[in-house]
Amino acid sequence: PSMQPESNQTPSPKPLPPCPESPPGLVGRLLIEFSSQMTMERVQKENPNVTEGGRYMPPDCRPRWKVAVIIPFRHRENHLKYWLHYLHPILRRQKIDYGIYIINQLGEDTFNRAKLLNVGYTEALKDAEYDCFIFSDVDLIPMDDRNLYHCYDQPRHFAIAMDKFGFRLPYAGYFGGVSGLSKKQFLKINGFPNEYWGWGGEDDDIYNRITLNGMKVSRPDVRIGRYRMIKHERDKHNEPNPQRFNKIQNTKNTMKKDGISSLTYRLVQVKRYPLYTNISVEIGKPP
Ligand code: UDH
Repeated sequence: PSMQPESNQTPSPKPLPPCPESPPGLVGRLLIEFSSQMTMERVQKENPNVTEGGRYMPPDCRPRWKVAVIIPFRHRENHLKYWLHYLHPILRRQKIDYGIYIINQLGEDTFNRAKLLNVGYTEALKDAEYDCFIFSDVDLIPMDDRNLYHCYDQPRHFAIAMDKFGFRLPYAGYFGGVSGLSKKQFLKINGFPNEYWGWGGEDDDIYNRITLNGMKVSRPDVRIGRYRMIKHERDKHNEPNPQRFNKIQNTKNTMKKDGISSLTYRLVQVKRYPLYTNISVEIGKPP
C-alpha cells in the first residue's frame, strides 16, 4: 500500500448564514378554520421534521433567538390539536429555532394562568438555553405568518387584533393572549405574578410590570397582528377573579416579592411527545 500523505481532517462545515429578517417562504394572510376534524396522527404526519418534544431548528440558517413557546393548559386537548396543526408550519416558515411546552395544571383547583407561565419559563430553561419566551393561549391562532414569533427590543404583544374583539385592541394597555419577552426582559420584571387565581387581571399586572420597569410594549402592524380564537365556553374552575381590580392597582408594591423569585410548585411529570413537551405540575390553590 502506498503511503500517501493523508489529511484526516474532514472539511469543516460551512457556517450557516444568519436567518433573514423577513424569511422568503412566508405566505402572509392565512385561512384559519376549526370546522374540519383534526387528529394528532394527522398533525404528526404533517410535521415530520419536528423532533421529539416539539423541537425544531431551521436547517439552512442561524436564527438570532432560541425560543421556548409556553402554553398554559388544562383540559383543552381539542384546541391543542388545532394549535399544533397551524403553528408548527408557521414557525417553520418563520425560520424560528423553537421548542413547544404545554404546562398542564393537575387537579381541579382554581386555574392560574400566570403561575403556569412562570413554571414554563423555569422548566424550559432546564431543557435548553432559551433566550426568548413566547406565552400563548392554546386557543389563539395567528392569521398572518408575518407576525414573527421571536423577541424584540421591547416586550412584545402579538395578539393585538382578535376576531372576538372585532380585530382591534380592546384597550390600550391590553397584553393578553399571546406575548413574548426575552430572558432579560422577563427577569427585569421578576417574571409574572403567582397570585392571580381564576380568570383575569394577570395580563394587566404583567403590563404594569413592564411599564413600571421603564420598558414599553412593542406591537405588530394591526393588519398583521390578527388572530382567530377557537370558540369555547367558560371553563370550570376558572371563574372571573373578583380581586383582580384591586390587585392590578398594587403591582408596584407586589412585583418585587411576587414573581419568578418566589415561585414554588411540584413537578409531577415531563413527557415528550412528537410535537410538544407536556409538563404536568401541582401549583397549589388560592389562600
Ligand atoms: N386554560 C386552559 N384550561 C382552563 C382554563 C384556561 O387550558 O380550564 C388556558 C388556555 O390556554 C386558554 C387560556 O388559559 O386559552 C386563557 O383562558 P380562557 O380561554 O378561559 O380565557 P379567555 O379570556 O375566555 O379566552 C374567557 C371565557 C370566555 C367565555 C365565553 C363564553 N361565550
